[in-house]
Amino acid sequence: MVSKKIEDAFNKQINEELFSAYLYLSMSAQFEAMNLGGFARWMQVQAREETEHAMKFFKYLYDRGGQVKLAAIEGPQTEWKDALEMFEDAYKHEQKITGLIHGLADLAEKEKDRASLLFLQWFIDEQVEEEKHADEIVQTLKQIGKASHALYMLDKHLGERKAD
Ligand code: OFO
Repeated sequence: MVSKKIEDAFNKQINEELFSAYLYLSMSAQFEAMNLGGFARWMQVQAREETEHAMKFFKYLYDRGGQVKLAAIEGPQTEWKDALEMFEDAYKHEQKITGLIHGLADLAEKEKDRASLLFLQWFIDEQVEEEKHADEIVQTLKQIGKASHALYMLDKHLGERKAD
C-alpha cells in the first residue's frame, strides 16, 4: 500500500503528465495552422506518449492500493513565434518534468518505498530521452535558421515519427 504522501504526489504527477499532453497538443495545433504537418504529427505522438505516462501512474496507484483523484488541467499556451520557440519551450518543459520526477524519487526514498522507487526508475530513464530529443531538435532548428528548404526537409523527417 502506498503512503498518503506518495498517493498525493503521484496524483499531482498525473496532472503534470496530462498537462504535458495538453501543451504538446496545443503546439501541434499551431504547427497545423502553420501548415507544417510533420511537426504537427511529431507533437501529436508526443502528446499521446504523455497520456501514456499519466496512465502508468494511474495504474500503479491502483496496483498499490492507492486512489486516483483527477484535478483540473491548466490551459496551455496557445501561440508561439515560430518552431524554434516551441521546441525551446518543449525542452524547458521536459527539464521541469525531470525535476519533478527526481523530487518523487527523493520522496519515495524518504518514505522507504522501494517499489515506488523502482517504478520511478523507468521515468528517470525516459526523461533522459525526452530532454535529448527536444534539445536535438532545438539545435537543428538553430542551425537551419530561416532556410525554408531545410525546414521543409525537417518537417518531412519529423512526420515519419512512429507511434510507440
Ligand atoms: Fe512525461 O515526459 Fe514529457 O513531459
